[in-house]
Amino acid sequence: MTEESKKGISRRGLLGATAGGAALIGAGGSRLALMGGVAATAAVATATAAHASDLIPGPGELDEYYGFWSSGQSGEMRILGVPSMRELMRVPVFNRCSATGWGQTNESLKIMTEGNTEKTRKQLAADGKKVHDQGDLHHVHMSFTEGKYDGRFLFMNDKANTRVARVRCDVMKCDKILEIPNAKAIHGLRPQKWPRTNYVFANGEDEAPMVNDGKILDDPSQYVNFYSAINADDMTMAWQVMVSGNLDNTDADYDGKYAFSTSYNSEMGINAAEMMAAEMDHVVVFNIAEIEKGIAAGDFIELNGVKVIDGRKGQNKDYTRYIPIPNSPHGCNMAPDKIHLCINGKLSPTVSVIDVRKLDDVFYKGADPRSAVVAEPELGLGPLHTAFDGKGNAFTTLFLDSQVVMWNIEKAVRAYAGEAVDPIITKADVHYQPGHNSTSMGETLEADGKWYVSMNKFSKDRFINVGPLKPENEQLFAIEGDKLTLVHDSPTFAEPHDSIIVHRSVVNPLSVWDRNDPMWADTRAQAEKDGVDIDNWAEEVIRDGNKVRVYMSSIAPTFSLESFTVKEGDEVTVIVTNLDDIDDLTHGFTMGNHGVAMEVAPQATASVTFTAANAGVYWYYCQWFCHALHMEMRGRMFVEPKA
Ligand code: CUK
Ligand code: CUA
Repeated sequence: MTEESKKGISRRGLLGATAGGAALIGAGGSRLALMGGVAATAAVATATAAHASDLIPGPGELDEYYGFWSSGQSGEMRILGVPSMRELMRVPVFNRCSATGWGQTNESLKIMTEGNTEKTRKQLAADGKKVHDQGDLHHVHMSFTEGKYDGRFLFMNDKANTRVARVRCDVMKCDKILEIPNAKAIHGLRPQKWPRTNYVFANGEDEAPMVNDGKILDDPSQYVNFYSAINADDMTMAWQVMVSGNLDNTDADYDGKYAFSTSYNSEMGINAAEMMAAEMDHVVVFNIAEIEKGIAAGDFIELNGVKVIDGRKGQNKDYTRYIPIPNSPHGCNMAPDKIHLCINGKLSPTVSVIDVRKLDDVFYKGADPRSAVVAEPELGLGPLHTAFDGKGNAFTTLFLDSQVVMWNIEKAVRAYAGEAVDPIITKADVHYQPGHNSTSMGETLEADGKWYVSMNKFSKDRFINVGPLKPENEQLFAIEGDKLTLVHDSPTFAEPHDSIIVHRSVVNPLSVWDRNDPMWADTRAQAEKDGVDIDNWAEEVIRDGNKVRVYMSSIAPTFSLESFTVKEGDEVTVIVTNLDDIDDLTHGFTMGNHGVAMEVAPQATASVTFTAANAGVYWYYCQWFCHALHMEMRGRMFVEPKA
């Protein structure tokens, strides 16, 4: 054992049971202790510096994979290079971004608000806000064609404000955000895998009255929850299913027949004790063809414009089945063998393995729902999520044990059938309290079993201290046969919630925008009305009552307008087109003392609107370093006093 790994273990010993563990145990502590047993001895492999540097690209060398990361409460998507774990880009989605102007430019405001419900419009108006520029982005997943990533879109959820967003992979910008009606707190999210991503499935985590208008309040017996299918191509609502219990994580099969959702609160309890009361919760199985048939046959109610099917327990219809699973299951992961669905126990030390081939009998032959469970290996404490290597092995995070356990699915099935065989291959320590994990291409038919990422909720002593708020920690392991070798730690700001690792051959973004991109279609239409050609050098100032539209172009290192004049109180819209047609030549537009800034990438148009409330001289400048004369790329706005 190396000196480094000895140190690691002694620190773990000192830390003992952690804050996170204590919090999760809560009222269920005694049960957990009973269930727990002792974690198997860890087989820890720590890379020598030399081995790690063999595996990880050096300066100037390119990564083999894109990592698409959710950022949790930061509300953005991040792009990392894997295996270097270098952070390459931040893509604002639900959040306000100071650098790019996301949440402020007219183009982004349209995307962020057009999918709002009436209630949110009222809420924003009451708060005097333009937009909810905060989000809790847990899960990022790519669109599929026939079980493989197709490089078109990335989809992601906002638990805080019940939204689903889409990012275009050609430009790596968000182009659609849809607030999901009826549901509360969109949490689990997965695209349909087969035949292609026609639907994005999204879970409502929090239950509420079906018609949530204040007539029913503290009467949980009347609360319901919703499973949503979104049309992926146009980001509109397809249908919803009303379910019993709340919903946590979701996944879909590789046949296009079923989608699944874990529920940790089958009790429909309100506090932690009530929610953990039952020994068994469930996974809900959604029968996609039956739901589509039911919708076509008119067996739905329409609620806030959405067709809602009743799939609650006891409906005796073929829309849903409820499979009992030990207490409070969490992660829901379909294996690339197309057969096994892994349901992670969280408060149970087990992963329940469902053979999806047995679900037809559960739906159509009255088979006991539990008959679809073909394995339930006891893996360790706090199993949350499972990833796959495409070779029949699974990797499950153990939150309470601060470990990953590598195990073999087929052996687990044999052990469940009574054979004396141990499915556990190895365990490795992680630092500390892992939530999600991911493997290279692991949620697709092209799972290649090369890399394993552990996204850890706590970093504790792993980095020099930065104050009471610590970074979280993500760790990269090389998978070599049945050995996991830690090769990299990366501290991350809130938070490395979830990720997917996508081979770079799948993703081919542009380096320069297409001038006809729909992103600024509204702005283009307005320019045409104003008689301004934004595809060529423009320097027009159009007055329209107290509205002023200022059109300018940029070519490094100048704006086409060195100055423009407006009147105190005018509503000013500045429209900038970057005519530079060169890779990596982004300009910006910042209006001093107006809280206004935006990014204008090569060949893009962007616009921002503000009020010139105070007479005087104001400088604007390019805030994106573009040229040796970048500092000189500036001009003046003259605001004339009101007569
Ligand atoms: S949930 Cu967080 S650790 Cu939101 Cu994906 Cu499991
Ligand atoms: Cu243009 Cu800096």
